[in-house]
Amino acid sequence: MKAPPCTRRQFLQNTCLAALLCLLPRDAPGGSTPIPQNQELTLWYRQPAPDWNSALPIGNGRLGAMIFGGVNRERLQLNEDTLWAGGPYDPVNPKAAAALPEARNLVFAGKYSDAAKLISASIMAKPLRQLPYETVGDLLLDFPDAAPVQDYRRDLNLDTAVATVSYTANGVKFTREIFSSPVDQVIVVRLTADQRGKISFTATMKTPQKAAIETEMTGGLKSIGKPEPGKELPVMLVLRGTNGDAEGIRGALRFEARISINSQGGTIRTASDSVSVTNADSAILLIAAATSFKNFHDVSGNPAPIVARQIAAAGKKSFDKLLKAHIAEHQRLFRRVSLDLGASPAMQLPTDERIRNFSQGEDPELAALYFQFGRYLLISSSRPGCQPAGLQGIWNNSMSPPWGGKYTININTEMNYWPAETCNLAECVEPLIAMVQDLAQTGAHAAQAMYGARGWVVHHNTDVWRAAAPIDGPNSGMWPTGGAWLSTHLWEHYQFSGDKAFLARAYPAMKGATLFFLDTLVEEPKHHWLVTNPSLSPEHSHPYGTAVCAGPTMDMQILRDLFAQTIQAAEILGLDADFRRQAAAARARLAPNQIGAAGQLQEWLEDWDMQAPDIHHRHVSHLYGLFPGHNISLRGTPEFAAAVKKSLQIRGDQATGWATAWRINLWDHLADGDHAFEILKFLLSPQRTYPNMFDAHPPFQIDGNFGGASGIAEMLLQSGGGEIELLPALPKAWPDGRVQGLRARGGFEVDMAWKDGRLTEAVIHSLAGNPARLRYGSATRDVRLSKGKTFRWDGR
Ligand code: FUC
Repeated sequence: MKAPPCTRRQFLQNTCLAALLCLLPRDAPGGSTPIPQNQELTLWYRQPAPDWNSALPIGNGRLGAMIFGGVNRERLQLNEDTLWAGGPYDPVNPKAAAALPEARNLVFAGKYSDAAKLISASIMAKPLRQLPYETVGDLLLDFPDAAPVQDYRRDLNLDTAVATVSYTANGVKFTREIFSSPVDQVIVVRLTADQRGKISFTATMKTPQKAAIETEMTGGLKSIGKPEPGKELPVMLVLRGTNGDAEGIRGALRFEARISINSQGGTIRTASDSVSVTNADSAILLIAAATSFKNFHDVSGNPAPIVARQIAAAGKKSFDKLLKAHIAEHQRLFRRVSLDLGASPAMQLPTDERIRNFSQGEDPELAALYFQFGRYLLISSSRPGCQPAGLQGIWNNSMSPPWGGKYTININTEMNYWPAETCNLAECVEPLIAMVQDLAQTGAHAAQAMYGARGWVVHHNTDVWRAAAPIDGPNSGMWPTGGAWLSTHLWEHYQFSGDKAFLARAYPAMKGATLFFLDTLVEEPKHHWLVTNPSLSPEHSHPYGTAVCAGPTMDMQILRDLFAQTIQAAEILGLDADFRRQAAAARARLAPNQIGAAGQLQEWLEDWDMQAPDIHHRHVSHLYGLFPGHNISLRGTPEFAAAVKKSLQIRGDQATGWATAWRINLWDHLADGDHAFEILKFLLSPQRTYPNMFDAHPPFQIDGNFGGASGIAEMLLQSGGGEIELLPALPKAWPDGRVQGLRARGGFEVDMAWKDGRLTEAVIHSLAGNPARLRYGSATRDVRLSKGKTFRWDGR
């Protein structure tokens, strides 16, 4: 067989992977536009998805689908990122302010369970739970019985963001190509065959929502492709509904999903709620969906004209044009980073088999695929103007997903954005930044009404309505530091870009987050340190029957970061000298990091760690200071870094998906890439990775995917405090490799190549003109690059 031309990008030339790729057989999908196949960037399977966690995700940041690829029935489970239950609501408990002083006293008196009871009775939000993210429903395409089928293949190309299903039945090769376009705001489905007149199917919809499904025949649209005269009837399948009620809050959203169905050749018939296409040469479906959500306090939008406009505009374009624009926009972000960890024969196997084998065999390329899948998921679930990625990104098939599919901000939402800046997807952070701006408003009400404080506060969760009050119960909800943690992402965004105009826009939210704590920190009786009270170390019960306590280590670490960042931002912007002094004075009085009797970093003010009922708890909140925080580092505070290591050893390596991913990032920052790699093997095993590569908490939670991608990036590059460290935690398992396009704080883009475990070349591009110290092992090099300039270094 003649080898197909190798189109791999230049950076891979001369590597073993590139050589192998050129020899790999590739299936050319049917249809007029063969989509380029990038085997090393493709998830693929030999069978349809038996369940949701095997289906393949596509998304344009807002509009998502899970594709099952059934031969007789295709199922596209659809999501739109503003379709949540309920409507705007105020969850603040009016009794909270009066109860807070007593709760504080009980905590300082060591009566933790009594404090928890009081918090439960008087401080928790009403309703006690926030509102869930909901599915739109399914588009179902039923095909005539095709058995027996040969050469079945289902794939997702991360480089093009196109999912393809292909198979041969009765000598006819059928192909489905599906993508969610960020340019045209529709999902496009094309059905083709390599013989004429072979496309027949019936399209219906199904939804658990209160909704009506009907068909419409619409004139006046131009057809797509080259239809036969008189056969170009654009027919619509329309789902109109209202969102669910939940927790006593009535559904206030209207939504509409509109699907146009157009065929080339054949006939189209409509029934009341289904559309049938018979004996067509090909067919194209365009799917649009929108809700009346305008923002967290305004649901007065009208989805009908929005989806009608989107369908009409996309319907005027050819499939090729839609596809080209989609791929170009996706690749603008996706292709900024490439990663080659070396190839092995395993990469010729389907993805589900590779996941089964990863921990036993040699398949470095699967780690690179997992890394790029994380980047793909962020691009697909968090584009500017959209909602941030929730616990499941934008993909959810239920009316009541696990934990509401919400924004859990005591780790999960933050973890979603760990790879964003380092992996060159800064734009994808914009939805998170916009959410922080919203929360600064709802959180100001919570701060005032609950604590009588200035600034703003959010506890451990929020939803699309930006609810800010403590929920679920005292052991998880009574944590006032969620907004503070989120605010550190504003500073990180500035750190990576050096964009002062952005910093000026972000500063009021950072200042508000700080002000809340200036007003609410209290002096603890023993050492007179300033602490949060009541608070908790996320979801981890101490030995006294509850998690509720004062001054957990994580709070102090987050506030040390937040205060330092806010002070620095104010200095850069030349603002608020008095406030800066107050923040600095309070920061100096925060309870310090402490090392306990077991040599561990103490999780609480007291040395309770070894008596806690679950010493292997999934959360490692007190280790925030090492990663993602900036309190502790291997070289800056070696004694605390050693204590972090001890804490990690006590906690153990295996936990839920996201908690496993956090441990990888922490070992990276202890410069132990081999230990991190051992944990990555567990994360990338069927216990923590579903066949579609979604992370298994279990159940599916996307944070583990993002934390895992970050864990791989942090093996290769770390930055902070003016230093950029090259290959700080390279595992022995990846002796040779290349990475291109990672980002470092201070405004740098970094490419690296290594051989036999040693850096051979690093190329540093300056984006902001800042000075930097490069580090490789014990070698350092100070560089002063003007903006746009490049420096090459071999680490010697
Ligand atoms: C936190 C975690 C759980 C889960 C939930 C969504 O409560 O402790 O493990 O990830 O968020």
